Amino acid sequence: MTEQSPALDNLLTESRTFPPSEDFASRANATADWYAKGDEDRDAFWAEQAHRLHWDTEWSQVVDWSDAPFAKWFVGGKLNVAYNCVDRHVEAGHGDQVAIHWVGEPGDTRDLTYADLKREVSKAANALLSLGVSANDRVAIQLQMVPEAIVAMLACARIGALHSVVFGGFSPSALRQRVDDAEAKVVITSDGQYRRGKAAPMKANVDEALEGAESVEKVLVVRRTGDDLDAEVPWTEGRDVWWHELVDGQSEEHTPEAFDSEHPLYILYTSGTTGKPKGILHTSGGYLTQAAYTHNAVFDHKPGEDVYWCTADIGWVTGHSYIVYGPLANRATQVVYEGTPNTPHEGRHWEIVQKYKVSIYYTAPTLIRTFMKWGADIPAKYDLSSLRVLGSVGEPINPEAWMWYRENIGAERCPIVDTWWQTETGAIMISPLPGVTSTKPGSAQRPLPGISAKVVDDKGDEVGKGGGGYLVLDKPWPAMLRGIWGDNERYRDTYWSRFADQGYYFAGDGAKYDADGDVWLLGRVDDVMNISGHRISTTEVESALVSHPTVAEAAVVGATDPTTGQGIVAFVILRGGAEGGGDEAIQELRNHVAKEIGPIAKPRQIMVVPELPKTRSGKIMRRLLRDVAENREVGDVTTLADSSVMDLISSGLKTGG
Ligand code: 6R9
Repeated sequence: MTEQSPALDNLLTESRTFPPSEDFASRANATADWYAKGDEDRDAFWAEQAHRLHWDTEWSQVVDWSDAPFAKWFVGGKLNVAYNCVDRHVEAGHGDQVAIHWVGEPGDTRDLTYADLKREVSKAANALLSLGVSANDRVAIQLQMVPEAIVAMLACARIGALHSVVFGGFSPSALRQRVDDAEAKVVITSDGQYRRGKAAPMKANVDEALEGAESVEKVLVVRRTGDDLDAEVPWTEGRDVWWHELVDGQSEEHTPEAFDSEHPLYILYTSGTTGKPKGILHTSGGYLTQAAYTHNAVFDHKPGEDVYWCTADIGWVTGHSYIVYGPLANRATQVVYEGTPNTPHEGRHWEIVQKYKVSIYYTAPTLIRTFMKWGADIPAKYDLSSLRVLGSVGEPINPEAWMWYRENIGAERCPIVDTWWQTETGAIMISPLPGVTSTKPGSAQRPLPGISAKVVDDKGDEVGKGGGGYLVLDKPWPAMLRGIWGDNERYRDTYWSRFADQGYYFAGDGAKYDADGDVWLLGRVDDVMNISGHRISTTEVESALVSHPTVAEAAVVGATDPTTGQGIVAFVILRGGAEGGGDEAIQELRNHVAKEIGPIAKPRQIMVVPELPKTRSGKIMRRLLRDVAENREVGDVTTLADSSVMDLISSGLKTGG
């Protein structure tokens, strides 16, 4: 089953623990008794969490699991998600509190208070209505980290339309696939975006994507790069509308409507084991409850005191739950940064932490390892004494990076929360609780109060301490996905068929219990790679490669990478036994993949080979290719249809193939 890398095996011998300080523990939001409360009466526990929100109509039942695996949470309840994230804070007298300290990459800044946000979201909601968007319609959003991205998401939520945010780095064809699948009526984007100090076009890519897209009626365009963009912004009269021309003139009054707790909130596409991305569907009441609860408990967030910064992009689920919904439901003051961490210099994040006195910082292991590479002397130049909680998400964090984070960013004082969850889970599931848990470098440790998870073997039986297997979620949770957009069959198949007898949700991750019973995540067990915390399927990259005229066949593996967690390594067979594989041809193939999927999917390395290792049933044995990619001795080849293939591949590589 799980093919763990040796590096991950080493994690399991970790014995250091860091108990919370008395001072932190005495003021912590979460307390140890929550675990027992969550176990003893889960419904009561979640009902209490749901009371963090404003409900226009109280629910009659906490959870209805009678139609499993399709859950209903807070049955009969009604609420407006945007009202909960914005208006109610203004009504409670916090209109002047900064919601967003926005920092543009070129150095421009904007502060939006909760009162500002209420005005902007109301105007944008009115603008969407004027474009003919109504409840249940889909709006695709491809925007970089500008305030309008958050405003647009909340405006959709306010009128009951579903947003489908597509990461700004995705190619036109990736955007098109998502627009078509969701049949989006409106697309929101910008003229261009600042990336590493340069203005790059965005609208032009969107136009390429939308050529002939039948569902799209209007394209709303935020002006961001303006005159800095060298190229003209292509424009389709009658379809395209400038955001500032439409939104600025709208009324600031919009009365939010209360929607059913199970009203759909958004679709977010994520890679699966096939080439076709899955539209993960989230709904309102349960999702917002768990996003708010976890943001409060896991980050120990104190409204009005903390300055919170999650460095994710809204194109990923972390941006949805921990930039938009969780923090705003909890009246956070947060930093939103538009750009890359080394523009214009490698201390950019620490400069921002110092300036805004950031107290909670949530990022990904890949970035922590990049900071390590840049050197500890860089953060050392800044005053980071405002920090009090550090978080990590997206992939397993190796103990070395964890310790570096603790020492160089957290001054050995800040608890680190390693948070395991997925697009599908909607919110954090496994994580230490700061002030409660003694943390352990590299382990996500324990399911949160109210959440249940297990590590099981092939048959679905829980393994004992020290044992390894698959991570499953054995009880429904409020923020769980409600399905895959338009494909109930695939929903059952992907998540609920592996342990159908037990009714467990199969997460797709390998995991292990240590001697204390703490959970260690060991990476994906399926054909999904994790590149800098981004999920990319091997199949997607393989399809992109074979779509190139010179490629006959391709096999892709995720190989351990010191910075990005995994790096994409591709093995290709060229057509007609074509000679080639020269630097230029390889470069062209790499660029081709970037063009087809997006730059994040660009293979780190492409090797031209004469054959691929296959089983008798024709399944490519990626395990063997991973051995090659990671420069290991090639493992057991007995199930290969032709056992000499690996010799061919290895000898081909040695001769520079
Ligand atoms: C939130 C997010 C989900 C996959 C997941 C797992 C990996 C995320 C992790 C982690 C170990 C952590 N993952 N957090 N692995 N420790 N703290 O990343 O969602 O993009 O859907 O990815 O990421 O493999 O299955 P998503």
